[in-house]
Amino acid sequence: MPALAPSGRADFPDGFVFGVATAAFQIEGALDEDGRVPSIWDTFAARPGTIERGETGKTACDHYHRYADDVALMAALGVDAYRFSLAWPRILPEPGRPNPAGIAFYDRLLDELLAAGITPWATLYHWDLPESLEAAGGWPARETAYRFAEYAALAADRFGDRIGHWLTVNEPFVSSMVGYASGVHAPGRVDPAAAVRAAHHLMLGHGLAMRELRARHPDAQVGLALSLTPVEAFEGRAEFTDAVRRVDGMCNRLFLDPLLRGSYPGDVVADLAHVSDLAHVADGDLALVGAPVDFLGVNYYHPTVVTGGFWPGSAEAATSGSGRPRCEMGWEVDPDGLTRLLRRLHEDYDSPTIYVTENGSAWPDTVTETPDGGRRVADPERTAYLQTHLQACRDAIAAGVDLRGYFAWSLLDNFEWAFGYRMRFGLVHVDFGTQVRTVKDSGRWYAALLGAGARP
Ligand code: IFM
Repeated sequence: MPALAPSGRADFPDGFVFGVATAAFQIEGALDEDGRVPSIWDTFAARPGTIERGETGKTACDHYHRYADDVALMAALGVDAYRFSLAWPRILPEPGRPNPAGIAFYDRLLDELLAAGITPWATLYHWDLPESLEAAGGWPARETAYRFAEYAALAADRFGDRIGHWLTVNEPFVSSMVGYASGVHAPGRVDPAAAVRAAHHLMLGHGLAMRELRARHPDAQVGLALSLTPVEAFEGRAEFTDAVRRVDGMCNRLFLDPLLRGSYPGDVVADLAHVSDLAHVADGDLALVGAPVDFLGVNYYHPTVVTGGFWPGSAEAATSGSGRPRCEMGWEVDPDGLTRLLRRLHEDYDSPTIYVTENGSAWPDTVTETPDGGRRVADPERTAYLQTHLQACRDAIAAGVDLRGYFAWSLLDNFEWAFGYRMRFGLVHVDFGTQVRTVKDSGRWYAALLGAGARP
C-alpha cells in the first residue's frame, strides 16, 4: 500500500468539505410506498435482460426506512456533508400534484441530518425521471426541461429553508448518451438524434431549475455534477489524436462549454452534424445554460484511453487501457488523472470553484468474522484509491485549483444500475439479504482522516 498521505484534515485548506454521496434510486427502495410513482428505472429494470441477474431497486438499501441509522453511520464517519438526491417521482408524481407523503420523507431525512450536524447537499435529478414524463417524450422533448423546473421550484419551496447546497442534474452525459444512444441505461432507447436533444434539454433543465432556486433562495449555492474524464491516446500515438479530440468533445466539452462559456464547441457541433443540426437549441437557451454557477461538481472515476473512433463516429467507443490496475468495473485507477483533469478545468475554464462530487471504486468485498465475534471488511484497494485520490486533490490545490471539497462515492454499497448489486462502491458494506451495515476498513480510514472513529 502506498504511504498514508494525507493523514488528516490539517493537510487540506480550512473549510474543505469532506462528504459522502448517494442517489435516491440506488439506496431508497420503497418504490411503491407513500404515493411514489414509477420512474424510468423502475420500468427499465423490470424489462428482462437489462440488469444483471434481473435485480431491481425494489428494496435496495432500504434507506427509506433506515435513513436514521444511515445518518448515524455518517455521523460516526465524521463527514461534514451528505450529497443525496431527491426522488422526483416521490415529490411530484404528476405535474401540478405535489405528494405530501413523499415530501415528508425528505423532511425527516433533513431534520435528522441537521440534528447530526451534517450539511445536506441535494441533487434534484439523479436519473429517476417519472415514467409518465418519458411516455410524453422524455428528455429528448423540450417540455421535460420545463417540468423539471416546476419540480425544482417545489423542492426549493419545501426544502430551501434547510438545503443551502443544490446540484441540479447529475451526469447529463450519462443520462443522455447511455440512456438514449447506447440504451444501456434507462430508458433504454437507441436513438442518437434523441440523445443529442436529451443532452441539451438536461442542460436547459439545469439552467431553468437554477433560475427557480435563485429566485427563491438568493443565498443558496447552486451547481451541477458532470462526469468528466481526462482523455488520452493509446500509447500516446499520434494516429489517435483526432479520436482524443472527438471523445473529449463528446464526454467533456459538450457539457462544459455551454455551461462555462455559453456556447457549444464548434468541432463537436461539426462531429454531430450527421445526427443532429441542433435545431432544438432555441434563442436564449445558452444564456440560461451558461448563467454563472456557484460551483462545478466533478464526478471523476477514471481516465479514458482511446484507440479510435467514438460515437457518433462509430457504434462503440474504441477504448483501451494503458496497463494501469483496474477496479472491478474495469476502470483504470489513475489518481493523477484527477489532478490533470482539475488543472485542465482551472486552466481552460477560468478557474471555476470545484467540488469533487463523486469519486470511488468497486471491489469484490467480503465480510469476515473477527475473533471477538465482530465483522470486518478488509478493502485495502479502496483505501488506497481513496487516499491517493485525496492526495491528487491536494496536488491540484497546490497547483492553484479552487477545489473546496470531496465527496466519496458512496456511503453504502448500492444498486449500481445495469450491474445490479454486484458492484460494491460503499465505504459501508451492505448485506442485501439482512440489510446489516458494516463499516469497511476504507470507511474507518476515512473516519480517522476526519478525526472521527467509525463504530464497527
Ligand atoms: O453509481 C454511479 C452514480 O450513480 C453516478 N456516477 C457514477 C457512479 C458509479 O458508477
